[in-house]
Amino acid sequence: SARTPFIAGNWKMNLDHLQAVAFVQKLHWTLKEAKHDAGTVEVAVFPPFTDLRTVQTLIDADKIPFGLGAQDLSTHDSGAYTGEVSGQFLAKLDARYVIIGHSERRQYHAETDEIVAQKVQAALRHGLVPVICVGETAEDLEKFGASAVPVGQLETALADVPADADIVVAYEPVWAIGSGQAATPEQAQEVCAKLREVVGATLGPDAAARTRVLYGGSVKSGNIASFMREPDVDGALVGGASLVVDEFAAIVRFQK
Ligand code: G2H
Repeated sequence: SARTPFIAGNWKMNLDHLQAVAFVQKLHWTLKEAKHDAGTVEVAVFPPFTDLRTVQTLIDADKIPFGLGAQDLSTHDSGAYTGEVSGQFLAKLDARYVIIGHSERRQYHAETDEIVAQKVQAALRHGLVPVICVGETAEDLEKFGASAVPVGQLETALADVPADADIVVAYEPVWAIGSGQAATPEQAQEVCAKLREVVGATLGPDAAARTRVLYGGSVKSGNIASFMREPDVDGALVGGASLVVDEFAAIVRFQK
């Protein structure tokens, strides 16, 4: 397809700003040594907020071809919201992406589909590309099958999004996250195809053709190729395996 594969490392609450520098440098050198062509697979890292400035400075100074993203943002742009981080601050740090609606935010911070939709709007207001996460729990899977819940989540998230918006969608079945129990490539393909249909129905056919849909949930170097062979899986959102340089580099260098 015409879509550039996208491998995103969601560090979650791991690596302080000093560890982040060492990690990004080592990853850069590992990929450089392996002669990885940055034009064929896009790489992005999503460090904690406290690392963003340091990582951005390093990427800029050493011309490291990694995208930078945050793991969350506020629905608001500024004001009396103690502890929140505005999308305008992220944009000023040259963050390009922001993860929105990760299941850990939905689960531990009570983020509803409506809050997720507001965060998508906040990201777009500041020129950030939202990486919109959707996925069903084990209970949802049993009750409704795999796609009903993620499809509903994405429909709400995209309700007021303009047709030309740059977005990324990530399908992360909650039962596959950090469990070591990844979805099968067939399961991932089935839901990613349905999510692409939602993008088509809400934003139109051009958006459906252009938007990258990622799979996330226990992606490793040993299973990445099988996901990437599926026509509607354009990349991966990687958690645990994004914290190990050789493992993440091997995921970036997947061979179909
Ligand atoms: C899913 C994923 C990254 P992991 O949360 O967002 O994490 O690869 O550890 O399952």
